[in-house]
Amino acid sequence: MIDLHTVPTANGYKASIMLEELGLPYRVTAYDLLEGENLKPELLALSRVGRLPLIVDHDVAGEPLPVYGSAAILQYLAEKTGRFLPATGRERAKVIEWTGIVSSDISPAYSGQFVFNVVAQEKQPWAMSFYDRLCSRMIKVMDDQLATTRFLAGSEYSIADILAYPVAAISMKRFPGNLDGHPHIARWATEIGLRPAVQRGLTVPA
Ligand SMILES: N[C@@H](CCC(=O)N[C@@H](CS)C(=O)NCC(=O)O)C(=O)O
Repeated sequence: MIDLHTVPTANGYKASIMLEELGLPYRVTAYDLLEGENLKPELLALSRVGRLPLIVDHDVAGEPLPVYGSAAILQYLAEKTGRFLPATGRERAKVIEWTGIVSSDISPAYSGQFVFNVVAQEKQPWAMSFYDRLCSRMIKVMDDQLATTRFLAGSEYSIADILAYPVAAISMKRFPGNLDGHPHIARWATEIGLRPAVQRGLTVPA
């Protein structure tokens, strides 16, 4: 059994979509970030970062194993099951590369854009413009890639697609003006959005 500690955000959906794709049994605990529930001592005991998503795998030798962070969770589960991450070689390198691009370049650009445009009480034009331009660059990077390959890291659906899909379906649709100017992301998102596991993952937590 796996415990999923999560929130209804793009990062949370990355983990729930992966668990649904794998068909692994899991229990969900939802947290209210506005209430600071992510900083409860029992969660900090599992990961001192105090952020979500986080899983605890009970189906391991020894103590239950906590793993924090969407990219780490997806790589861990991919390696545990042998799915959505090629075992060796060029194909694996490209999936790992795109996992990094989505997690370290694309997702933080959209997080910053959201913070400065939506969350911030005082609007700071320099910061808003910085993140707007960064998002415009990153969405083009992804669209150009998907002009050349069916999925993000090549011809096979992988953890890179699972990490990127919630960003496209939620954040990129919100900014900059939905996916109209990015036909290759739109084509890819339509295909991935039809997967039943993806649709189920987007309903977690209920
Ligand atoms: N790099 C992490 C980021 C996780 C993250 O930013 N989680 C947010 C919710 S989407 C969170 O828990 N925020 C609460 C806080 O920072 O206090 C991932 O990819 O999972």
